[in-house]
Amino acid sequence: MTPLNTSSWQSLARHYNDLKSISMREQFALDAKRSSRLSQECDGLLLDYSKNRVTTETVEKLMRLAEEVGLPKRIEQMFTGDMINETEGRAVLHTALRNRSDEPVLVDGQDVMPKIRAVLAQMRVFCDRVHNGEWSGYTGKKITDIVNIGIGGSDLGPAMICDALEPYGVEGVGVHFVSNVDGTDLSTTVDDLSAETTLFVVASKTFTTQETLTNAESARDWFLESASQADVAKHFVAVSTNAKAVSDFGIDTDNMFEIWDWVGGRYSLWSAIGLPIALYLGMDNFERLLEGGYTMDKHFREQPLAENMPVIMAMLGVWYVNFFDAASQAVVPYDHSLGRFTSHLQQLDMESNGKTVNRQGKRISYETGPVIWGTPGTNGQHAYFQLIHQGTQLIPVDFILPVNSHYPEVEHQNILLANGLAQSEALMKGKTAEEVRSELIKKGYEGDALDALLPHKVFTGNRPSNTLMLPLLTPEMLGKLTALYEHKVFVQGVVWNVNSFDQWGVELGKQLAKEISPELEDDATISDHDSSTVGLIKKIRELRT
Ligand code: G6Q
Repeated sequence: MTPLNTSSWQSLARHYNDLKSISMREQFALDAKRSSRLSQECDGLLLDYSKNRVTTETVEKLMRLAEEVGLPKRIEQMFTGDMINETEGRAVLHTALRNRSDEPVLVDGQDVMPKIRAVLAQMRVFCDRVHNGEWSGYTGKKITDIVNIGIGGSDLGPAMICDALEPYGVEGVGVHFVSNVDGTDLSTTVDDLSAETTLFVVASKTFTTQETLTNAESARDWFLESASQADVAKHFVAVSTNAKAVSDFGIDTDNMFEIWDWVGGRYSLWSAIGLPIALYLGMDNFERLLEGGYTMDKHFREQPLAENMPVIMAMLGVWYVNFFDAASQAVVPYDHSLGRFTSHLQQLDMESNGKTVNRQGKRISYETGPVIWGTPGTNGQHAYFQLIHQGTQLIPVDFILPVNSHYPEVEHQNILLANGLAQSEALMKGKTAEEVRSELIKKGYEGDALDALLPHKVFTGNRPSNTLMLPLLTPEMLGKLTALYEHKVFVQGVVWNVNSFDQWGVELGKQLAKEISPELEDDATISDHDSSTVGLIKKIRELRT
């Protein structure tokens, strides 16, 4: 079951040897239609992947690999509720959460769509009541601030969406996200809030996560400094699969929004985990986000592989990771409001495909998920882009360019877009020694001074990038963009034959932290750790004031 044994992998390996020294610059010069040939659109979202180290033949071979590893069948298995998360014994149905059709989705013979629609209806009623003041705080004042307490998948996705769609926010409602168990996070958030007008959403699929429960308990303590126990019901609601734990915490299960085990944490923003999004943007905008996700789902399920955006992006990623030894992938949105987009992708991608055993439990002998990183342009250009242009590593970049801004500064927007385009062009073209020489001569350099400076100013170019261009960052567009990356990760997981939906690496940390916590108490027995950990525990006890 290793992709290495497929004939298309072997063929790609041979093709790589022929292609590795081909220059994109030459390819563009030879083919005026390269950009239009190597572009794909999905309902207003354009992917231009022509600035990649590929030819038509490469793309054909990559698609053959996708076929050979059984991608079309795996796509259907995901959409139709097969138990594809084998190690956790679960189906994977974030696509059902945004299914806008009448088509049923069966899990163990049961259609899950009625449950999904019921929770969406519950969210709508709740959001409307909060917005029109019918659901008010304990002194009768309107709720002005939503604080989501959650971590990982119960935080990153909703936080990213709320940041990105701030122009769509409901007037008079602010949203805040507390995730870190570092008390600074909660303290600095509630410092500026009033208990009378704050609503806490405790978001935890399991309702056992130490950080979230600790933050939720401290939030309740903070609330009770001003209010009474009986008021808690108006100010704390929960999103979870675990009704018992919610009730044990003291939240009325009438105020709980259900999710299900087939919603993976990092894919859960489309479920009731999206409640802070709906409270902040209104339920209509939340549903617009779902619509966008659904549009991408249809594209992914129905388009032939070679015209399928998630498949194209995924297979290009495989090309760089497995054949060019690229260890990382930068994602650089030229939109300040997408500041948390790459953090969300880091979890989505690295938690899904950061694996060393395959689905059959055997050790893998090829590279899997790359490191995902990046920050909004143009800031990154003045920091790490140096390494992308002239460093020794090959780092493919995704540029995300919304053409229009919600803010009226047209001049800023033009400069922003020009910078994004300039970067992708420069990465592709580079600058030859001859070009640098004539530039330096024009500036008056000559002789040794010219020769000394010249090599530093040469750019090898031939550095790959994708450009994703969209008219405006609307809820639908962000839904499409987010779902695009989800499916890209899925496709790569299929090629690498890993389970993209478990996260045992995260579980280990959770387990160990619970063991160490009590050992930090002054007189507690320290169990059998390595000498470094024991020494550090002792040092903490010594230094703690
Ligand atoms: C995501 C992971 C993980 C999870 C958090 C929070 O896919 O499973 O990031 O979302 O550990 O878990 P709870 O929602 O159960 O608190």
